[in-house]
Amino acid sequence: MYRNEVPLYGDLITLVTDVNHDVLSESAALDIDKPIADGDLMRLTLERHGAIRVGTAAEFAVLAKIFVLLGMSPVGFYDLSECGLPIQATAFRPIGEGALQRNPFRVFTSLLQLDLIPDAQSRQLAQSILQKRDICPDALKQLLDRIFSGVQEGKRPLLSEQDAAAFIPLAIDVFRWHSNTTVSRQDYDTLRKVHPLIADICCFSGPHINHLTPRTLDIDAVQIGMNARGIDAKEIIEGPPRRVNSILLRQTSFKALEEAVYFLDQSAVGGRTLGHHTARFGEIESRGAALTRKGLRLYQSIMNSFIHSEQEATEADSTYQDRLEAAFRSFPDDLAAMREQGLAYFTYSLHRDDTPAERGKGSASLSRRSSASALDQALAQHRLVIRYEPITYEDFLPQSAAGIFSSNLASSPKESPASNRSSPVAGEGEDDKKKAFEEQIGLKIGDYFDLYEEAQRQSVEHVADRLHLSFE
Ligand code: OOG
Ligand code: NI
Repeated sequence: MYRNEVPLYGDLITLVTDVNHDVLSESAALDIDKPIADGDLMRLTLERHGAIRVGTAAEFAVLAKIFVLLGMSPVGFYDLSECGLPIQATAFRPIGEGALQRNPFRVFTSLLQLDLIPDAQSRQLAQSILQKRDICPDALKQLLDRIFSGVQEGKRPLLSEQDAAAFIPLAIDVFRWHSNTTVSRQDYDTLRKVHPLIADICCFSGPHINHLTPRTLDIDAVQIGMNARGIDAKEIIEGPPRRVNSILLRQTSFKALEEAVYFLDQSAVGGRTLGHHTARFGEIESRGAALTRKGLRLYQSIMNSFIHSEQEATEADSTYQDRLEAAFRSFPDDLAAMREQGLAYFTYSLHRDDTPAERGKGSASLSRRSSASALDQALAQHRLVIRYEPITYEDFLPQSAAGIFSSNLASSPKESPASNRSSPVAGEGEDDKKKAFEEQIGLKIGDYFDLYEEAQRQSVEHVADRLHLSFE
């Protein structure tokens, strides 16, 4: 549906597929390891995230049911108000290794915070427009009510084949684009002046998908490729710099398209008049290792001082990415160091010692000269090694999200990598805000650190179990 709605998104998918293919065939030709684990490779071609923006808690509740039915749960609290946007968000995504491997689709879901609209008149206008709309057709509401009735909170009901067949087209429709606004040009302009996001959230009859994002193995190549193909790309790639061992999330996008919309206008023939709206865009991401709390603190402190230094005069002769790379020299780009210093999460697995250690993966040193611990000895004796691989970051970065938002809202100031976006990570009062948001949406939000930690723990346990078996 989105590809039909925004044909440029189709071009982006082609570009990303080409780049991923090049990266993989190059590593095969050079006989080096793929830059992605085999399990992850299978999911790569279908991997996407998308984003929607919602007006009220009641609307959010309906969408939450749809996502829960599809096996997704809210994970991570993103307080975009810290970045000057009138919204807070979470992402619905699958949890657990098996589900992520089958399809890691995530939806970044933002909720408008009316109390962050400073002027009372616009706030009331937004509120009254939202009160009048219903994003969910009755047939879908009834279906959801029936399916969820009697289901314990937080549990996922099972769908019969017949209900599933009815559910899918009804649910898809909720996310469709509507070029007819629900308001007059005047009301649209009023809200847009307060913030273009508010106009986008309030003035249409549904929470249209505003972007879909494929995952690439080489985001720098896609950035160059977009420009080469005449796609209007965002100036900078958000997030950490290019590294041998990627961390977190790097993102770029093509800028939002100007689209024809039709405002209510009683004086016009047919009751509508032509206008324009810019909101929908295409985005590309590349994902690296999930960082621990300690790792994220280090990331954030480097990023904050980098942003600070970018506000002062920058040398004209070096590019943004070069300066960013230089700033990140104090973040070890070495899996062994990242593991020893507890900066990233890893999964562990047991292997025969006779396969050559794979590039890009660490292996615990188990040579005979190494420490004479019983474990090391036993491993050496059985010619076994324990390997570790970084766990992929499945979540989002609020600071980057703010960068994506601002380069896609037409009236925002021109994009500047040095914009003073402060860090919302571990901000003051973050826990209280998260609780208030959970109450607003009536759902508990999962903590992604806990999820990564659990995945790491399970892999350790698995190795321990197998070692126990092999040494018996
Ligand atoms: C969502 C922006 C956040 C990302 O990738 O960080 C996002 C939006 O524009 O509604 O999708
Ligand atoms: Ni996105």
